[in-house]
Amino acid sequence: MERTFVMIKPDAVQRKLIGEIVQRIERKGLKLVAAKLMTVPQSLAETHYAEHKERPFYNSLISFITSAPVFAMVLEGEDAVNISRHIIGATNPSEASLGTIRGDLGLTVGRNVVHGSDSVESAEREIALWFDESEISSYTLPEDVWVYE
Ligand code: DAT
Ligand code: MG
Repeated sequence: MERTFVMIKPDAVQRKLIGEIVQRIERKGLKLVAAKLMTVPQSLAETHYAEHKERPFYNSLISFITSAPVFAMVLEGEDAVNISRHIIGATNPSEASLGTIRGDLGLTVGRNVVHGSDSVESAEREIALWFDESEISSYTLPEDVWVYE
């Protein structure tokens, strides 16, 4: 089973969209195996977004992500990285398809509602960065026999 990291950003937490977003993820069939509401320390934000350090939007991205609590999650399921990126939609909500989280709930790229790991390697790195292994639960759901062949 694959794992991925998804974070509900400060804009969506303030807009009380945690429930709506978690519901979309759960209904798709992905399993929530870790979750926490937290205010992101500067150092964690910088490490998380290190690949964007030279981009013009980097400083505003870091100040946004540390400005108010986020809701961080680990999700598990077959092809979880790819599927969660599809549920989330394109980076810019103005280009994201309707039916996706960003397409339905966002308006601008600087307030695009959620983060999701973009590859299995990023997911492993981000999960290790945000969660201690002891915070991640391993459990079975009876519904799984109706989600997987
Ligand atoms: P994604 O979050 O879809 O993986 P990314 O990794 O390219 O996108 O960028 C990380 C975040 O940075 C993105 O969610 C929002 C912000 N961002 C990206 N491109 C931007 C831009 N052109 N202007 C402002 N913010 C941007
Ligand atoms: Mg990215």
